[in-house]
Amino acid sequence: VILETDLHYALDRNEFQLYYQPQVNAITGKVICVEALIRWKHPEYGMIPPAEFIPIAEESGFIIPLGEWILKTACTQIQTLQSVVNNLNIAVNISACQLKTANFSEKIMEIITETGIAPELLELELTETIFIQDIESVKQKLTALSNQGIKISIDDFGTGYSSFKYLQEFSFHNLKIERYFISNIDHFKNKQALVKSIIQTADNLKLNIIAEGVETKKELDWLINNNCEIVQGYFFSPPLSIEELKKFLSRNN
Ligand code: G
Ligand code: G
Ligand code: MN
Ligand code: NA
Repeated sequence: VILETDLHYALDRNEFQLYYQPQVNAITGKVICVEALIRWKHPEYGMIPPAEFIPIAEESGFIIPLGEWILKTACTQIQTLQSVVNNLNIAVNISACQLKTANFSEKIMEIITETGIAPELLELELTETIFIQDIESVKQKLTALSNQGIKISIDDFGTGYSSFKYLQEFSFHNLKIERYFISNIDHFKNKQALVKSIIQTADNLKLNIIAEGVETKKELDWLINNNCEIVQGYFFSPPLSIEELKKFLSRNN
């Protein structure tokens, strides 16, 4: 079992690393953004996937210092890539409990100032669980961040508490369609109908659409034919270490 103290030690010993998965313009193939995904390289047990320790970090409150480390590291590393791809955006996953902290927006602005990143390059990926919190305070924080130029993405759209009410109330920038809906979409009429209406809705609300989990050429072709602009998934690249990402970008952009 993983304990909170193990996570403390791991952070102190520098055992966490960020991997980055490209988000690609479906038509041009250019990488426009990378999503930071945390990895724990344990000296004895090897790679521990985030699904095993993020929930523990969230329950124990350790996600607060860990989340700060993630944001600082991501903002610092994306700067080193600007010479390879100009205006490359960075997307960072944010847990609902991070968003809940009173000084969340101030903390983000502090990290932006400290790392010197342009706020327009930062995208925050939030899942629909943010909607079960105090809506007014969430709205205030997201509005404050949007006003500074930071972009807000709704992650895993279609699986959670998502409601069209929140799409109307909040000013999101990107809507990420959960990979379940994309998987073998070329085979399934029901998925096609759903994804078409999600894309249409995003269009009407002037949101960018990002399809997650694109694994095949057939899925990509379907998405292109149905006006999905941005795609992410193993078909293009798995999450990469910063060194691998640099090579990937030099080859592809
Ligand atoms: O590649 P993957 O196994 O990386 O990630 C699995 C899940 O772990 C993601 O869906 C996401 O919910 C969570 N996750 C990965 N990286 C981060 C991170 O940096 N912060 C938070 N809060 N969650 C993350
Ligand atoms: O933040 P989010 O919940 O979207 O996390 C993305 C997760 O999806 C990570 O675990 C990442 O490794 C995984 N992932 C990214 N691309 C693909 C893909 O094409 N197929 C599958 N099965 N998983 C993917
Ligand atoms: Mn995500
Ligand atoms: Na997702």
